[in-house]
Amino acid sequence: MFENEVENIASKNSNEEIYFDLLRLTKNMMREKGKIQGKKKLYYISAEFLIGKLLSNNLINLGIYDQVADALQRHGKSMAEVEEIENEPSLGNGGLGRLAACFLDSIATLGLPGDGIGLNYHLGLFKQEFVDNLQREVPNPWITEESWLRRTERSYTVLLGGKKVQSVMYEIDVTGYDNSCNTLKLFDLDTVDDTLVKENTIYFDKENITKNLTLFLYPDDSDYQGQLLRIYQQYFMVSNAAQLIIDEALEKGSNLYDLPDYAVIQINDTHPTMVIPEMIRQLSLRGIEMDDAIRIVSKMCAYTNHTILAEALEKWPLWFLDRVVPQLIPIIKLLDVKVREKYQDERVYIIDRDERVHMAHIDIHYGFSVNGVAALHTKILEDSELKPFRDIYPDKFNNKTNGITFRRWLLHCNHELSSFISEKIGEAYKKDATELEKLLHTADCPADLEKLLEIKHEKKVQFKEYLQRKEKISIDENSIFDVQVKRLHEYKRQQMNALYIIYKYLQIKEGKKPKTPITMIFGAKAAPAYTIAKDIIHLILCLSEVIGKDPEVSPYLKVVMLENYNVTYAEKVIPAADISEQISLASKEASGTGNMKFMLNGAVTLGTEDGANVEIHQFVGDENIYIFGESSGDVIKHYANADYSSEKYYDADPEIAKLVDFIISKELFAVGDKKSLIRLYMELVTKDWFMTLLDIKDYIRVKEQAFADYEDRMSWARKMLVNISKAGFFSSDRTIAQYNEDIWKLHA
Ligand code: 26Q
Repeated sequence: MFENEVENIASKNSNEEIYFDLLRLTKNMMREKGKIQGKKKLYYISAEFLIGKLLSNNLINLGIYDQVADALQRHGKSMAEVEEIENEPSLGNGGLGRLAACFLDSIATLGLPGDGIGLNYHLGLFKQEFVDNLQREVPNPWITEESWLRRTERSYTVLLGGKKVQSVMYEIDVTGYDNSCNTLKLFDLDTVDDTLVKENTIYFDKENITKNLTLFLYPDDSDYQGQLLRIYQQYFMVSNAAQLIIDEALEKGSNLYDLPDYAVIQINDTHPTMVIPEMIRQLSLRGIEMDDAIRIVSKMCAYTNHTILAEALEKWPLWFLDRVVPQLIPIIKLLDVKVREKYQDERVYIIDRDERVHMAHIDIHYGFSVNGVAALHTKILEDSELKPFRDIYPDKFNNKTNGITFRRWLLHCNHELSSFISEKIGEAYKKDATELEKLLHTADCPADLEKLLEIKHEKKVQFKEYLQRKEKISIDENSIFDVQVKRLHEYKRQQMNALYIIYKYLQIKEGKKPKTPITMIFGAKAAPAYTIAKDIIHLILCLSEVIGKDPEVSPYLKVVMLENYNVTYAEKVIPAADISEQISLASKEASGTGNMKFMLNGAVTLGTEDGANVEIHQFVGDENIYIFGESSGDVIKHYANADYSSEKYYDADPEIAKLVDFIISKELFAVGDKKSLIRLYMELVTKDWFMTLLDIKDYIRVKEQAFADYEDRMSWARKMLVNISKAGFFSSDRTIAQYNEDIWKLHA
């Protein structure tokens, strides 16, 4: 009996025993659910799946969370403590990886046959530690003897640097909400040697690919040897994928010419692009003519673009690819020749005049769909970045605005809010997120608005306690929680938020105290080789120390930088946030997905008209969002005319100069690294590539307005309510339904 089993588990002594018993129980139940079936299957290939901890999520999707939590409570145990036993797999950098995880949840929830294909990184992304106000990177092992991973018998031969290696496939079951299962398939090599990593660092011998292939996930930059290894990883992933896809189709009766009736591949950014030439190669090995193979593969592949930052678009030197994947070079050259035969415009060539291979160009020519991840982003791709392609293939382009799974980002991380919603409008919103709109009619009264404020307060108290336990930092639950959590990048402009902190600090020093104290919360990892990003982290940590030690200021302003921000941290801090910082330079953030998580949890956005913020703005209206800064159109013009000069802003406005100068003040030098602070100062004054000084004044003005409006609690609560009610569009169930309708065409 299931009830007895749960009782029995809950009566165990240690949280560890309980966790591993629940892991086994859950895995068995998922096996019993069975697989989602269908002739045609989606393969979502991605170098990253930032899945987060799985226990609670799986219990929710199996419909047994409440029962288990109740049983634990009756035995004096808590789900929260049991959850702490689970390691978080850090198989992603940020947005792109987390999106892939949300998508797997929604694909299974909608009952669509679709598997994820990726790599089983042993140490994932680095773990972040702070030492002397600086980021340090250490390995983050997550795989335990028993885990969600299941080793399978499936294995393929892959050519790596002229040597044949044998892969191993691991699986993690992905259960839909109230539905059957799909699978996340992670490939690995048995020869990989974790001991290659030097004691508590992320340094290792990058030469020996068979020993280091899947040790780490690459942060979004790297040195030369690191880049070679990255290509080996990508090739290993897609060669396994291509062989698996062919085998599964053959098992279902395909003659390979009809492969597109059995499989559709979604290419998550350009990282899996080599699946196109590799699939063509695998088909030719099975006796299919080259032209036929190209035609078949072109009907199977669809590409998602996640960035317009030129430096993030993968372009690999041909000689580089030749070292790693010589077997693909003739095919890539042939694909390029065919493009050149048809089009004279060199902007659309695959191999450019400097002999660099443009991975996105392979996807666009030899895939049937190209999509951006928010309306504005897709428009910018169509009108500028990818315009020459759009002119050739107008029908391939489409938009799929990102979404998030409401199971993890509402039901799991905010039980209090989801219970309130269920009380007001019933449970239907759990399957149809647009139902949330009903809250506007049923919960728009003073008592309900009070209740929303109470829930927010409760989540703030919970977060305060978590922070106290985890990092020994204390914050004031009655202060305003202003939160910016995301990867550290100059275009995301954490440095602008830091300048605001300086502004507020100096104001308080002048005696202008905020009515309600403010807690500024940051969380961000910087790529290890991204110097300026690390300088920005350093600045924030130094500001935190200076302000924390200043008795005049600390009662009114507190700066917290969360150590090792990850999915688990996000689940704690987002429900506690009052203000959601989405302040990227307009046109640079493809979509953002954190913005949606905050909105769903009743935080109000302070942001630029960028990415999905534009759509959030349209849904909630001017009254319920704080928008500032130059438009994406104007920003794009600044780049085109090269007419932005931060020095001019600095010289022309003493108020701006005062803020920037504080970076090299004696106060900061006293606690920080002079070299780092000066470097950041110089960067802002002489380069400021992402136009911090362009928007800083407007940012301060609008942020002050938001803090002033916070004082009217009822009117603020109404903004929260509108944000929650309008969040339905941003469910990844909607996103996935659109992918399926327009691109995949699978049958549920
Ligand atoms: C590339 C080459 C070598 C090594 C690493 C990489 C690399 C790794 C990760 C390049 C890019 C990434 C990650 C990109 C990313 O997370 N993009 C975000 O995708 C989200 C989901 O669509 C969007 O919401 C964000 O706006 C976008 O920044």
